[in-house]
Amino acid sequence: MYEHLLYEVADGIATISINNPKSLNALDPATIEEFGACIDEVAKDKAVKALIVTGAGPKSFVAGADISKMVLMSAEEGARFAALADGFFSKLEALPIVTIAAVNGYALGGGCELAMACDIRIASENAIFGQPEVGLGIIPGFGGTQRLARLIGKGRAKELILTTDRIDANEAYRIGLVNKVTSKEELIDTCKAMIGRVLKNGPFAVAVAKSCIESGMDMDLKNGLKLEADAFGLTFATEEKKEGMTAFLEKRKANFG
Ligand code: DAK
Repeated sequence: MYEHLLYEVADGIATISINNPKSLNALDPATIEEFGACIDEVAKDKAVKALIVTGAGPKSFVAGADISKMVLMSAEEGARFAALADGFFSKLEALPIVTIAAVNGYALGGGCELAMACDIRIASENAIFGQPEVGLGIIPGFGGTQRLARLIGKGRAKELILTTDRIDANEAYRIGLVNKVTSKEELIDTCKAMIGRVLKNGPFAVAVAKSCIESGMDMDLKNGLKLEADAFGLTFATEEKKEGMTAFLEKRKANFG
């Protein structure tokens, strides 16, 4: 049981909903700590094949870090808070299963950063994205200066971070910050439909492809291609590869179990 999260698993899909209704789901240290524990629970549960991260309630995904808690933190406490959160966001990113942020409202500061630590972002039409940190006299500290630039390019990342402009879901889609925009009502079903298209594929191949993309982004092309070649070889040793290719030749759907 969690105090700041709702957690459920249904049909192999885990859903974590950040649930701090009084602060539009702002992230305080206790919530981040629970989030880390919940990611561990997801990682351990072999029945979980995919993860959706969303915000409870109708209006907000996550409205950033909790300003009422941060205002009291010293520089030392701030650094500890950052290390705590960075570890958990990186753990989320490193999960071998597909993760989707269902962005159902405000995704500001740490909220936008949380969405960026997921593999894929699907937003409802009311979603609002932004990195307001420099307006508070700090900088994005949950990976925003790094992941945003990698996702949408340096120029656009600088524009969003330095101006603190908020953008809506359609603009986020236009610049590649989100993969899809849906109505509020269809958000979770759209996430589940995309998950379904991932889960029909070989789970080991999906995990290896995801890991190659993640690790390769931090390498030069030559080393990235070497990483890919090694990982490619690994997939040739699996039952999955045998089943996937045999199924094609037998003109049937692959059954990856
Ligand atoms: N923290 C605490 N409370 C918040 C909050 C937040 N981030 N966002 C909203 N709330 C609270 C409001 O104070 C209000 O509380 P009451 O007055 O009812 O007690 C309640 O939620 C409802 O909010 P509003 O009345 O403001 O609702 P509106 O619809 O009018 O506006 C809004 C919604 C999301 C546009 C607005 O609430 C807003 O601008 N919120 C703040 C957004 C923001 O600046 N977020 C923080 C970004 S900074 C770190 C690493 C990373 C970070 C920090 C540290 N380390 C390295 C240590 C990350 C920082 C951030 O995320």
